[in-house]
Amino acid sequence: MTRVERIDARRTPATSGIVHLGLGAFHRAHQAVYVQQCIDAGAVDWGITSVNLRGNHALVEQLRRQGHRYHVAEYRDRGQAALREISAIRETLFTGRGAGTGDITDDLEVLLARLAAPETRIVTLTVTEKGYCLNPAAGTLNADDPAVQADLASPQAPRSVPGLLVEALWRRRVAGIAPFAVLSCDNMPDNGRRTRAAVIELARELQARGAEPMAGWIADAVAFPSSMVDRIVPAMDAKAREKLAALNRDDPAAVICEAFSQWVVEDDFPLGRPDWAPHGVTMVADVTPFETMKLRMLNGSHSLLAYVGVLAGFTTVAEAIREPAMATLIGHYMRREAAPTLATPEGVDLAQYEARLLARFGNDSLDHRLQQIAMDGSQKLPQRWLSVAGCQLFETPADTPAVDVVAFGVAAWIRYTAGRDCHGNRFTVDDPSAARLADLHTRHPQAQARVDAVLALDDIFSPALAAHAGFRDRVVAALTAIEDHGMTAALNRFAAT
Ligand code: NAI
Ligand code: CS2
Repeated sequence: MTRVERIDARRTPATSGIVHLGLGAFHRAHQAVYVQQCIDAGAVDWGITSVNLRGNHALVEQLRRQGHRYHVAEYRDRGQAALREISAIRETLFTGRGAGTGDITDDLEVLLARLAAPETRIVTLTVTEKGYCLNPAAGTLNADDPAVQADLASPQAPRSVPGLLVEALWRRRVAGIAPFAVLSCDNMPDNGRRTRAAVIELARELQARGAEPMAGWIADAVAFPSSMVDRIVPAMDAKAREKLAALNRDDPAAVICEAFSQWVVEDDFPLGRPDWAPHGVTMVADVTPFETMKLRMLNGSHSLLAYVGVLAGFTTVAEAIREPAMATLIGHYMRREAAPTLATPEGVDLAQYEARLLARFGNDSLDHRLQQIAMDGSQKLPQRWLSVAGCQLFETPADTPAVDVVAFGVAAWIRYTAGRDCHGNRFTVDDPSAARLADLHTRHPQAQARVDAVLALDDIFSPALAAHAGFRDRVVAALTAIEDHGMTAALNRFAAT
């Protein structure tokens, strides 16, 4: 029996001070909750216009049907939940696939008008790593991305995130309206600086094709604060809906998440911002140490659980972390490999941070599916594991750099991208690089050649890491063990060392 505390929304916003791109589960359970608390405290001009640029038109329609009110169920792991009502979203828009056909309206012009409106003071983003159209290893614009190519051809009808921001900033400049601040809330290193790079590089490409000179102005005038976001918000599925039904709440737009929530934000908002700090947001001058710690410790462990766990036959994070060999692997990864590479943020005790992460992973009120975390590995590995290996091997070289677990993880990821587990069960590899990885599996059946071919993908692996014989040999040994003996045996043997 779950004990439920109900928290009603006390006020509704009067205008949208924020336009959010990426109306997914995380936005509804994280940013919208903090903004709701500000609105409840009287800041009614900080409502949100929330937009899906691709996919999930159904959610936009659903939120419209329910007057944009929905619930967030926050679960502690011992049968306790808080059910929050959210009214922070004032409006939803859709510009994705199928928009402009049949009964799906393309809201692109409405979106551009909202972005150019003086009341819009902040644009926030949760569009996943691939939404930024960047080369994941270098953080530079991927000009070959089809969305970038399309925007270079028709910049006034942009579909990519950088393209939209360039066009909206241009419209503001022409109208004499000061630029909004752009706040990335995705799990990327230096997410503000990377967003800035994507936008400025696209503006430069456009200039080279005869567009107005925008890049220099954006570089001088637009703020791109970075932020670290943290709250585990699994995708809603049938099981999650059953849980919600047990709370007597019939809300198709609701989300379920853990009780824990953290947001660390660089304080650079020239047109103002909600007063987030009293509601638990940490405002800082430099978010880097928080971001690096979270990406390497939490997200790095998550990705290990995902690739190793799926191949070992587990479905959820809570199930996988209960397996002693898996817990040992994660412990070795955090303590021996990730933690020594970190500049610990002020006020943080890394041992406590690790203990808390393990408790959060074990929260069995959430069915956090490993396959959800496994998605888009080619976009995630550089900041989660490869930066750890890079530091261990090249930046603060110890006598014995610790990269065994990262190498084991890379081997598990390579094996995972074959799209079948160790028992031959097939699954879909959801990753922008899925096709080229599948091709490498076909062309290189032999483990050593396959590892070399994968490590040569220089948008994911740095040339220095790919050329490091010790690292490469560890990956080959791990992949061979996984393929010869199965993941469970390989994991047990590995965890015993
Ligand atoms: P979701 O699948 O519910 O939503 C993904 C959103 O990204 C959708 O709005 C989708 O339309 C948009 N999107 C995907 N590809 C895009 C592209 N190429 N261009 C433009 N928009 C694109 O996922 P969820 O849970 O909301 O997570 C989104 C992101 O939030 C994650 O990738 C991560 O960076 C961040 N995040 C998520 C957490 C979680 O536990 N779910 C926790 C911390 C951060
Ligand atoms: C996860 C994260 O899906 C993933 O890759 O590692 O989204 C994770 O749930 C969050 O970062 C927690 O804050």
